[in-house]
Amino acid sequence: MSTPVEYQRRGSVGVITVNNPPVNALSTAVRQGIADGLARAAADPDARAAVIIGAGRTFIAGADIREFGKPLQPPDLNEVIRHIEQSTKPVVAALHGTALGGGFEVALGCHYRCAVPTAQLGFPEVKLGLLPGAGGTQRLPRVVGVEAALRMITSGDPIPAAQAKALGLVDEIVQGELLDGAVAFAERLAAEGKPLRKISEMQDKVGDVAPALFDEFRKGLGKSARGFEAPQRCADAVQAAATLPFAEGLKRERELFAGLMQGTQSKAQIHIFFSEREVTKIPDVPKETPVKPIGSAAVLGAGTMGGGIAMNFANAGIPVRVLEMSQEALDRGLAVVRKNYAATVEKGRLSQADMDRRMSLIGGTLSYGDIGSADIVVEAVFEEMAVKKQVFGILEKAARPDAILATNTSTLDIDEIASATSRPGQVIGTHFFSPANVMRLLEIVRGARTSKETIATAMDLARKIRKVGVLVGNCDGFVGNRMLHGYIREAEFLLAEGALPQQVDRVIYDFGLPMGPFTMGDLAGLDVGWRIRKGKAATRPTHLRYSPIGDRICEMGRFGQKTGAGWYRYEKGSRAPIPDPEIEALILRTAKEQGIERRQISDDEILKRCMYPLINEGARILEEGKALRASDIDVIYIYGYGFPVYRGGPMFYADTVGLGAVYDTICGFHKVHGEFWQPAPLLERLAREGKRFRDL
Ligand code: T1G
Repeated sequence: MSTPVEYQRRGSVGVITVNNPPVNALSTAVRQGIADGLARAAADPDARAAVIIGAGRTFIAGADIREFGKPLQPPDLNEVIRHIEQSTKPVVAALHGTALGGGFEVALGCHYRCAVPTAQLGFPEVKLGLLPGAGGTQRLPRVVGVEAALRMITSGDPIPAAQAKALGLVDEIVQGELLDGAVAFAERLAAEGKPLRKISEMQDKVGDVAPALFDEFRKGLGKSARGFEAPQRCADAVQAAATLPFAEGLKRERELFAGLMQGTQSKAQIHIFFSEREVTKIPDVPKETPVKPIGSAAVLGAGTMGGGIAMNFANAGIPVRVLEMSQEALDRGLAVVRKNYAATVEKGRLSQADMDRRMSLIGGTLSYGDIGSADIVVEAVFEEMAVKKQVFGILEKAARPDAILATNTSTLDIDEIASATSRPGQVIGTHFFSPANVMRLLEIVRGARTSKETIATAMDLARKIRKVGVLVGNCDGFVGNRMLHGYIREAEFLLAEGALPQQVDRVIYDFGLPMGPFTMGDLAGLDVGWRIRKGKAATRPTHLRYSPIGDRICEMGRFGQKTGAGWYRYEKGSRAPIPDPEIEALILRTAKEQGIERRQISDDEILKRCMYPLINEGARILEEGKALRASDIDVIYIYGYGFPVYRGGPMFYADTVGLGAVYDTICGFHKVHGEFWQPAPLLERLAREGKRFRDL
């Protein structure tokens, strides 16, 4: 096999080229190849300097994550970087694409760095539950100072070359061809006899740093880092750079890195890193399936969902026309869109010019005659089957014959909707999550007759509009909401049995979700679920336990935040949930009425009663083939429901608990609480075989 690193002299410069597609990850062979290339440059009498460059689309984008968890083969990256820094000839890093993680660390081991204007540099390790483990936490602060290093390493976000130059991380921006520029730069360095600048020897920026700065910084990490270990350890590592000599700081960094690598959080976050790429692979829809170009779109309905969906198209530069039934509804809907953009401009996350450009891409109309040119029509009208079928009947004639007809239904049967048209192959579900312009998850629901091209086009569109598109099967609630039924049901049952909304919400919040089921219900609006439950009341099996508490709250006109009261009450203008004695009284009354003896319920039972229905239903969904992989279900819960990424999603979390333990607990609940807790056969099988969901 050709080595992934080549050495070739250009003029008086030894060029070491890393060629390990797709992202030049630092596999064992690459690490060895760089070391060999360095040795050749050192031994090459005609080489007065060396350049390290990446072939293809990027410089080295980091350690090879696929090697994690396996025994580390020599040479150790720290060793390779030490060789670079100890080289007696100047070594220049030539950066393009994304110099990330270990790649950025290799660049910091070099004496100088040059980059094309579009290059980016960053330490994304924290997003994998790790920290830069090859000197990054020790060298970066020595160049940019402790505060900038803390921000860069704990955010994980890359910075553009120009900013890197301003920070002293890049010495020269190369406007032309990178290799030519880098070789010329290296030759100049050699000719001028420039000192070999070793970052590890730079002390002035890490000398006298007030210890309080680190505590302040840790406190400032705030909500976004809640529950994550890695950001805290990153701060510890940078603090070591400011308090220990380089060699000891490196050792401390290694200890902290090893601790994170052995922990569950990094395994969970790496699981999601690969899982969110895996979701794009659909066994029966090969990569080469033709994709229809989506140059224009139409959205039916300018309500909360319709407006948010339209914004997704405009954000991706796709002109979109929103259709409503009345001018008043259309104006109201577009005004909400404008308000949403203005709020983003207000926060400085969008320029006024960009907002204006996006608004100019969003047209409005009252006539179906205006959507005949759209490549895709997304219906986001009232969640009633009759209405949906009527609309699709009209689309049959109004939409272009080859247009894709997508429904944003959150639970209705895609096949029944498709039956209202003569083109079921072009009908697909695109279930956006509210708020549609914010939540990144898009459940793409395939009907029985949805064509492969339609699926491939929808999956490609998800990527274009910056959504994480997950293909799911057609069933009640699809995947995410179907699993959520049991979670909500058990949360309400726990109230009658002895818990209160604030206890359940605290347990779920502490587990890592952004909010518990009752706070979430009040935010989303309780009337939506109430209408669905009323629609199903006639067919609800009477022998199964049912909690009327949620219905009674709605009958009191309490729909949550939008009416100032729901499970909690809210002070005017505030979204802070306040426990309401009226709700506690309602809970007590209902328990009495149902003859339930209330008891003290432990936090542990609450967590299991709420989390395990997700796992059990997820297992059923896998068995039925309504999700392609357990990891797809994890991606749905991370991106659609805010499941903490450091727990990897409900199925990964189940694997970390152990399916045997999960199965035993569910059997226990089954004995006490009956049919709802019937263990899923797949869960039972895996538990008996001592296997995990990820072994499927
Ligand atoms: N290792 C192994 N495979 C990787 C990889 C990596 N670091 N990065 C990407 N891939 C695979 C990815 O799974 C996909 O595979 C293909 O490459 C294209 O990726 C010691 C310990 C670089 C911005 O965290 O952020 O260094 O699906 O679809 O959209 O201190 O990949 O085709 O089979 O994402 O153009 C730090 C992670 C590692 C960077 C390119 N580095 N990668 O995005 O392509 S830890 C990272 C990315 C570390 C050191 C520490 C992105 C990208 P497949 P892609 P893209």
